[in-house]
Amino acid sequence: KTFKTALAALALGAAAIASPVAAQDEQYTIALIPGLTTDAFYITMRRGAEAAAEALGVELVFQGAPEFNPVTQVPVLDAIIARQPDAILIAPTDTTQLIEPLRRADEAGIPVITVDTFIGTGQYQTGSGDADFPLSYIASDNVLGGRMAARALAEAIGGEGKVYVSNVNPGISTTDQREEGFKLEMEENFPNVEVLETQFNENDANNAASQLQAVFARNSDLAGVFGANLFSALGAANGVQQAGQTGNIKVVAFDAPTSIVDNLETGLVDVAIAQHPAEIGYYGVVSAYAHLTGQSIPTLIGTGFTVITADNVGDPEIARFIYSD
Ligand code: T6T
Repeated sequence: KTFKTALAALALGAAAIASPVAAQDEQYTIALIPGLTTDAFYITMRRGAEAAAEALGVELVFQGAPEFNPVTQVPVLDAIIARQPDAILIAPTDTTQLIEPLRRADEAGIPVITVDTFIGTGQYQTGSGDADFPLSYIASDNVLGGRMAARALAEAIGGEGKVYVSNVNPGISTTDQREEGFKLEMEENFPNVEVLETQFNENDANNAASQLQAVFARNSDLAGVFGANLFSALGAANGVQQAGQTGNIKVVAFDAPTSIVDNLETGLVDVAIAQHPAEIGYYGVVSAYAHLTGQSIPTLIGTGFTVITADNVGDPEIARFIYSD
């Protein structure tokens, strides 16, 4: 009997010791909801997220809408909340329209981290405002990126002339901030550059191409365009080509899919500012995992840029930042 009791006590002790190990062995499921699924930027983010998930033994669920739009993103988010993952990583497609839908996740006890874009002001865990509940924001510094684009475009046009921003829609944190940084830099440091009215293309490269031609029709001295994201830049570049203005109207592109990078060598695009989406995805998963296993995490993680030009694109250290298709 004593022996049996001792065995039971041992078993209990073993169970007590084993349980924290069991907790660590728990398989977490982390959902990644991109801005849209068919965008090389988010495809590359997924690659980074998968690398981290594999390293940590986490299951990654990647689910998104085919368009960059809150109307199509919110039902995907609701479906993910219903599956009750251990954490949600999301690139919210609107700073205000995603607040309430994401609060539903928070209230269901699912930790939320935003990647690439933010809700509210992007300042989280401050105890103020209605959108500070996400744990962390992991992204490029988009105001800085806009300033970098302005410097590159000003240099390409010799410091003077008319330019404009080809942008997606107002209300998207990333592209709003790029436009803001671009205009600030031009105002502060390039007084001879005239920034014309922004053209919003709804993330449609065909719209961006037609708009380029319309702006050029009104301004035959148009010197350059800043494409504030992948589709804006691709469309603007196509518009320049269709107008027969390759090399005359300078193009600075935000984002670096192969379709843009291939045009550095043809001279259609002058500079591509690559974000580091794989890094965003990787640190998104690592941060969620750290939180789930009891670590505190930074409320903001900034990732970098790589400026790609015809001169450096042959360098493998640079070319590794070209997005995956
Ligand atoms: O520029 C990226 C991303 O940072 C932005 O929020 C939305 O557009 C892209 O996905 C490129 O298409």
